[in-house]
Parts: sequence; C-alpha cells; structure tokens
Amino acid sequence: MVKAEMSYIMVKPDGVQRGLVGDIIGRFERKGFTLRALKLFRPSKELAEEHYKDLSAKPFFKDLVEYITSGPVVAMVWEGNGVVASARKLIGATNPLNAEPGTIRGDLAIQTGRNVVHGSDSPENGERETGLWFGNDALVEWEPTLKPWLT
Ligand code: RTP
Repeated sequence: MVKAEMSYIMVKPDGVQRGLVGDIIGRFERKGFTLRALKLFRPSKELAEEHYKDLSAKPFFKDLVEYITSGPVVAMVWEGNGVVASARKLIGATNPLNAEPGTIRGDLAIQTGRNVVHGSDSPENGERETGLWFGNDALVEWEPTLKPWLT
C-alpha cells in the first residue's frame, strides 16, 4: 500500500486569538482532505525551537519562538494525495501582503510575523512535524466512507 501523504497544519496563536480557527479548519475540510489529528494547547519554547530549527540562524528566530509560544495553537494533521503542496497553496505566501486573495493569509492577515497559520513545506517535513507535535501513535485511523468521490 502506498503511504498516505500528511501535512502538519497549525493555527498560530494570533489565529486562535482572533477567532479564525473555524474558518481555517473549514477550508481544509471543504477542500476534501482527511483530518487525522487535532489538539489545542500552548507549545513549549523547546517544541517551538525544534519545529523551526532550520530558521535558528535567522534574525527573527527569537521573535518567532516568542510568537508561537504566546498562546494556544490548534495543531492538526491532514492527509491526502498532494496535501502538502495543496495546503501551501490554500495558505498563501509567507508575507500576507503578497498572498493572493482567496488564500488564508491573503484573506485574513497583513503581517509576516503574524501570518495565522503554518503548513509543512515538504512531505518529509510533514512526517517530521507530525511526529514532533503528536507522536505517530496519536493519529486516528478512519475512512471518509460517506464521501468516496473525494478519495
Ligand atoms: P510556516 O513555516 O510558518 O508555514 O511559514 P513559511 O513556510 O511560509 O515561512 P518560513 O520562511 O518557513 O518562515 C516561518 C515563519 O517565520 C516567520 N517569519 N518572520 N520577520 C520575518 O522576516 C519573518 N520571516 C518569516 C513567519 O511567521 C513565517 O511563517
């Protein structure tokens, strides 16, 4: 069996505080991807640093970690063929001012440092981030049998 592709998607603290959780989750649901895990919690500094470790040399790294740990996030795993690239399209450009209208950031944000949502940038990072935020055994196995036209 071909291993399903997974993307780690996270509503960042500004998205939670602004009441955008339902809108953001709804976009992935309506697109047709399958939700495999979801939780609301406030991440530790260590978890945020590990998640963004590839950016640790960037001048904005400290601010980024402070932002991500400033309140609860909604952590999710979404599954489906091509979900990583598709989620990046749904999310839009890193700088929300450059993000197309119709994308999450294009519709809902104006600052790079407060861009409301994260999505894995490769299938490999989808696996890595899923393991980091959930541990693989927390994923819920289920089939969307009522909507076979989406699989
Ligand atoms: P993400 O990982 O959160 O999905 O974002 P991304 O791939 O679109 O962008 P990336 O380059 O990986 O940057 C990660 C997050 O760091 C913050 N950032 N701030 N102040 C700045 O110049 C700056 N650049 C990036 C953003 O929150 C970005 O989403």
